[in-house]
Amino acid sequence: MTQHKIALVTGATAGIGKSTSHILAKQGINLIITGRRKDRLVELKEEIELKHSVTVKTLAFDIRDALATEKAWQCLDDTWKNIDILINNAGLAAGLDHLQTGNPDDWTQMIDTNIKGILNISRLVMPRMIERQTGHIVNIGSIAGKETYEKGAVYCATKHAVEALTKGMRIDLLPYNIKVTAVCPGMVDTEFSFVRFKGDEERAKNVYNGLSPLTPDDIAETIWFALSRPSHVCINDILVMPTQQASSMYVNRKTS
Ligand code: NDP
Ligand code: 8X3
Repeated sequence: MTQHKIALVTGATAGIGKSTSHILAKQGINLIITGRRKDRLVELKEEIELKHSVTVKTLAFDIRDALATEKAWQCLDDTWKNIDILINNAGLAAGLDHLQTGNPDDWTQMIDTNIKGILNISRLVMPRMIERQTGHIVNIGSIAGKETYEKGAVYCATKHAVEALTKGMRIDLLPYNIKVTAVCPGMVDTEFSFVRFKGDEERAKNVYNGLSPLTPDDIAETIWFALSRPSHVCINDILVMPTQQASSMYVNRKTS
């Protein structure tokens, strides 16, 4: 009997995390899917288990909360804690403001989710990977982790931090045969802008006006490419952009 691998995907209730969960299940990988919205997790579990011969566990918790994250982790049976693949995807931008007029609550939300969230879950997963001398961690960075754009300083700072954490993990986990990859997208059409603009659908839609953004499946396929390399190959960093986007600030919109 072949043993299924286990992947834990954070932020699986929407966008990139949801697509990644589908693609991993298609490869026969058992899943732990996480996010705050329990109803969406249950729906996704049912959808995946109907389509693929894998088992899916759901863990609903707020990744900003270290205690809640640990409590959720402790609900897993021992064998489920042997995670082969960790996808650190949960994240968000809140607001689009100059620093001088920015909202400190938005800053806290971004810093706690995008930086501390990765730390909160990774510190629980890494010891078992170290013990088993195997594992692959994929951190979802961004073009915003490589450049800074106007009104995006704090979001960009958190994604620059993801870049630093990815490099740090790769160094600290080097003795233990654990791969660490950053997948860094440009514009992807998900709920990202809807969340950034706090439910303003019109404003969110305008972000993608006149261009074909990346889809969540584009990123899920990129993640799978990195995960499916031979054991001696680690893809350190992939920057994926829509063809119509050259950088954070240069976008070739076709409006007629
Ligand atoms: P979505 O808004 O579609 O999905 C974000 C996911 O993160 C949701 O599943 C959400 O779940 C989860 N999440 C957010 N806050 C928390 C929290 N406090 N606790 C637990 N889970 C949380 O956006 P994307 O799919 O686009 O975003 C995924 C990642 O990709 C993020 O890290 C983002 O920064 C990055 N990214 C996105 C780009 C884009 O253009 N879309 C470009 C580059 C990078 P729930 O609300 O249920 O908790
Ligand atoms: C999300 C993409 O362009 O808003 O990381 O920074 S962008």
